[in-house]
Amino acid sequence: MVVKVYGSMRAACPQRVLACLLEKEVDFDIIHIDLDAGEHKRPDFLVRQPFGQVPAIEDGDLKLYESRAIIRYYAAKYEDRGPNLLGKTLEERAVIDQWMDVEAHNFSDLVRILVFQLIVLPRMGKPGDLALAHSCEKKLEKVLDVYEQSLSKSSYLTGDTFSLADLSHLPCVRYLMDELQMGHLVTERKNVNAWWEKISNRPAWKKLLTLAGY
Ligand SMILES: N[C@@H](CCC(=O)N[C@@H](CS)C(=O)NCC(=O)O)C(=O)O
Repeated sequence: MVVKVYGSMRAACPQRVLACLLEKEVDFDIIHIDLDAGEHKRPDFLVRQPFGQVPAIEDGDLKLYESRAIIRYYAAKYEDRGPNLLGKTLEERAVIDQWMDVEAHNFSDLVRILVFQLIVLPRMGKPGDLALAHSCEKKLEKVLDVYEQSLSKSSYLTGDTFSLADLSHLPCVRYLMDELQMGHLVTERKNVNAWWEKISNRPAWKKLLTLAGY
């Protein structure tokens, strides 16, 4: 059964799901949802994702949305295939969950505001709020200082092996580096930079970049 992923290869949240499927070597078809054309707000898509956002998946009878719920599902479904992304003990899983929440709320929420103010609004011919963007960048510096400290103790966020916590960061760190031109936030931090080098060189992520046509 081929998993259907509804979304855009170039949007961060679908990329989170695709990175996980590629790590686990799960076959998928992308059903392109054109965000610029507003396809994610149309009634037929709202049946799949009632909040009008991508991604959503269909896997046999299972229909699911929310990228982090989807990657947890595939990491568990294919626990014994490819890298273990979930953690082996209850404690390891708890720490992975902790960093996935940090990724979602402390890190990616700020990147999302930056993308909206500095990329999306200007693309629509509207001025972004530069003061808001600047304050987000300052907050992000503090957040990444916490990462730097944590990554001085282990090579990945939750220990010495790659997990969902690291994987979940890939799309928004790439946005920061390549789209927002804020790579200095990563490269100026020795441990964060070494972590990014490691996780962004994983074959699954490199395959995704090729599929997305970067
Ligand atoms: N919490 C959701 C967020 C989904 C989300 O924000 N998707 C973005 C693309 S990365 C989107 O659909 N943006 C268009 C919109 O919100 O109207 C998830 O992780 O799946």
